[in-house]
Amino acid sequence: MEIFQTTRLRCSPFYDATIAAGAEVFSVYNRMLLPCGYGDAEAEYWRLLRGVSMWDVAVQRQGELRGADAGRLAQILTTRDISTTEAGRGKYAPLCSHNGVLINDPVLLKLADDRYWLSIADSDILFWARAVAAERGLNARVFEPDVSPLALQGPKAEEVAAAIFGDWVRELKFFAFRETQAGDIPLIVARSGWSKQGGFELYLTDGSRGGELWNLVSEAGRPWDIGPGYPNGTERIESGLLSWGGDTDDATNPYEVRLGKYVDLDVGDEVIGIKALREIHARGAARHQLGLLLDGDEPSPPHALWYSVRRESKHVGDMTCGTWSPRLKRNIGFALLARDILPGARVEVLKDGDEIGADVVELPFL
Ligand code: THG
Repeated sequence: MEIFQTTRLRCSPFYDATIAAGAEVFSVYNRMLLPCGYGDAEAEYWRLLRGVSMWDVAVQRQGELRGADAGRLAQILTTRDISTTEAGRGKYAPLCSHNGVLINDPVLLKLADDRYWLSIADSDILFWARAVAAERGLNARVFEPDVSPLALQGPKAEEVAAAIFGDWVRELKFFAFRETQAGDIPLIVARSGWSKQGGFELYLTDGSRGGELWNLVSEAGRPWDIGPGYPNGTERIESGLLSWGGDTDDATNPYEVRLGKYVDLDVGDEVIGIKALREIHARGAARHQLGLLLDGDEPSPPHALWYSVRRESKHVGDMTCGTWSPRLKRNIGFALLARDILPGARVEVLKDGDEIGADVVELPFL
């Protein structure tokens, strides 16, 4: 299998650098190629846990909201109360449809009162935000700026970031960010990233300088043996991080996938989906997300399908992702289960014709 590259499949500014670094497996996300393998998945996992890894996550596209009503538009789009969010801070900010279905789970960055970025997961939010702005008569432009994140993740990420930017980055709080430069390459540095190992994201704001930034970070990280990586499916499952579109379907609401704490029920009625979510909250969601610890101690390959979860031969939900956990030495994954299936339950996972026993557990695993 080979991917036919066309002008519709946009390239990351770091693309050439990732190829030079040995990228050989790619996924597609927001109509861009996402590097997902450099030849040794296990070494990359341990590098993320023990050292520092750099990821081309330019696929985390930014939707910019700009204008006098940008803040109002941001609040209409997200179920989280952002009225006290200050410039220079980010927030995990679920977006829902009118019936309360989770349609994206971006990080919202407030750059100024009239300027926000939605750093989106893999769904087309520009169309949505533009339509909402127009239908509500708001003074806000919605567009995709020239911004491409490069993530530094792992316990040594702070050392590398401090070597590049100075010690002030050590004081950055989670999701806080600041506009700065690496040499003369313009970017925004934030403490954030899709792992629980700590780290930073460098939002490059000049796409012509991707190769230079990649090389500068590689050089600066050499003392800590930095290496190329990617949003790590194994670590994120162990840590309980959601993959929108992977762990969600076209009916999933935030309560089903542990995002209820990002729904502020007393935001105004103008917020899209909030009325539906108040009702769902009152009657209780149909499903909930829990972990599965599968029987057996042989690593099974990661899966690209949802597997039916059964109890006493009855379908009770789906296993939405899975991985071999090197730390737990078990195959683990998330499941969206009927709400009467609780931690401690025994279930079976129907996987390629085989029924595999599993224990239902709370998330996160680690
Ligand atoms: N960084 C940036 N953009 C992104 C992602 C990212 N866009 C796509 C995708 N990831 C969006 N999804 C998430 C999911 C989880 C988190 C961030 C983005 C995350 N969660 C923390 C947690 O769950 O522990 C913190 C949440 C909180 O504030 O409580 O970081 O990674 N730029």
